Amino acid sequence: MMVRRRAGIGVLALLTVSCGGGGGGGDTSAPVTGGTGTGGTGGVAVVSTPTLAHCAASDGTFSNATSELGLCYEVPGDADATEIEELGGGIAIADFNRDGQLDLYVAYGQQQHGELFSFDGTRFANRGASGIEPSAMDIAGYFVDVDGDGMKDFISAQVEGVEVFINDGDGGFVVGNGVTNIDHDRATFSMAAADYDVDGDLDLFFAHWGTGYVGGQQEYLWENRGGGTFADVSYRVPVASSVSANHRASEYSFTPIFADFDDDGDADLLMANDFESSQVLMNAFGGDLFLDLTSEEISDENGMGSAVTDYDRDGDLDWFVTSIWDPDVANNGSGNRLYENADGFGSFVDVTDETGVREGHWGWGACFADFDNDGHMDIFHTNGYREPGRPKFRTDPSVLFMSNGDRTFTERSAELGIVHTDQGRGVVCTDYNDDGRVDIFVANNGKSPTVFRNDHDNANHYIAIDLEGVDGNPEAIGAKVRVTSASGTQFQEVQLGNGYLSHGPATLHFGLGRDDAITAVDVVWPGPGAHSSRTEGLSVDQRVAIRHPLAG
Ligand SMILES: [Ca+2]
Ligand SMILES: [Ca+2]
Ligand SMILES: [Ca+2]
Ligand SMILES: [Ca+2]
Repeated sequence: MMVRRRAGIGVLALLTVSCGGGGGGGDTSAPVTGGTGTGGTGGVAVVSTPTLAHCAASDGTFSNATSELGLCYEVPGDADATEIEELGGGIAIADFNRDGQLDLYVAYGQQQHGELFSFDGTRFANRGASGIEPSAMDIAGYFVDVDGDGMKDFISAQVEGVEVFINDGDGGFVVGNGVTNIDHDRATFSMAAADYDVDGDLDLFFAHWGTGYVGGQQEYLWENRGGGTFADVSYRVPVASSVSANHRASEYSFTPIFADFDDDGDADLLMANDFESSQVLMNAFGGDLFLDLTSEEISDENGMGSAVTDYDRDGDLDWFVTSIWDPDVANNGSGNRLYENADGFGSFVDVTDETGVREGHWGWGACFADFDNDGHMDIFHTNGYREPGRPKFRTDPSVLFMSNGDRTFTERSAELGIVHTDQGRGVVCTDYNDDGRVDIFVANNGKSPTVFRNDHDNANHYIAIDLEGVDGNPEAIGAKVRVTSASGTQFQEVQLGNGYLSHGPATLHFGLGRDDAITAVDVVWPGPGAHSSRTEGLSVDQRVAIRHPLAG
């Protein structure tokens, strides 16, 4: 995104963020309006406000189901938001309390911290006081099991750092910063998790946009040392610095994704970064060092959102990056990029024009998902920005690039019922109602979210797969899953933290087209030993769990 400076004094008076240094300590002035609140009041959720355009009910192949899900409510936005408050807004979806129903955290990015909801099969109910009580406004939130006890903890990403909340095993959370040793002084954006050093536990990587040290390489990569403690090993990652539009040199990372793009068994990094600083970072020497393989093909000007999958079904991971599409502006408007893994070893080439995904307005969060279950990954991404002098980005429509099955895409959002012109930021694409059709959650900056339920009625088949891993990686983040059916083999990797400010459940969803049988599901499991497994005889149109060969 483009940087603009704001007159700071008047604006800062409205900020609710902490001012006392890292980890969200220091000043904890109350939010302007109540957040999650206390005493189980349920916070600010004034449900079913039909006048909110971003949740107005609509029908189509995708229906705007926000109101009927209980997620349409007023949030006190800030007309005088600072630049960094314009960037935030994330969605995190996971079953943190293991009751079989998904939980949802919505971060607003303005004024107040986010709120926690749980799905009851019909609606998302506000959980009120849950113990996730960030002391400052948060940009995003992440469910991740930091202490390896099998229960998902929570990380709140904030303007001045992070706060960690530990799952108490009884439906709540307790403050846990001191436990983990994770402490940030920098503005923290998207997070990704993977076992980068292949020792069996999940390590963490945080993006930091626009603040801090040039080449400082601090607070990015946190190695899990066991027992829930982490150490900052960012020296292993050569994060690029860049110069912004107002000539400020810094590090501008927005969306890191761990992906083993050279298929050698360790998690590499693809980073969508602002100001021509996106990077291809190959994990070398078992995690000792990430090598910067960024070539001239990596040409996005304002990398913001990102998604990684094998879109062309050739067995390797490809990379989509959102940026700014504005043909009226030189050097700052050449749009999205799709980088295809040309050799299976991470030599990425720009195939944006031949695939047709360049024009996405002011893009943010993105996902790959097979929305019509035809066996070919589609792309959704949201967008929008309140950029002075460029009013068209205030109401630009989120885009849906449906795959034509031949490596090309056609933008079909309006035709399929997706009308979203708000300030979208984070995106999660997941089948929340478990009906075999992948749905879409969009975080709106300073507002309640938007949910598009996928109601397509085609006769295509699918299979959804949950993996049960071992040790400190119970969801087998980093596993490679290959599903073979009559029309061929499809490949997906399990990722945690796979988009701008957002993450969804670890469930993998494969569309199968008209294939009504599955030959085999082959899994290469993450962690020590490089175990693999093959599962045969699975039926289509169901959600299944596959266990690690060593799981008890
Ligand atoms: Ca590890
Ligand atoms: Ca690798
Ligand atoms: Ca590929
Ligand atoms: Ca669904």
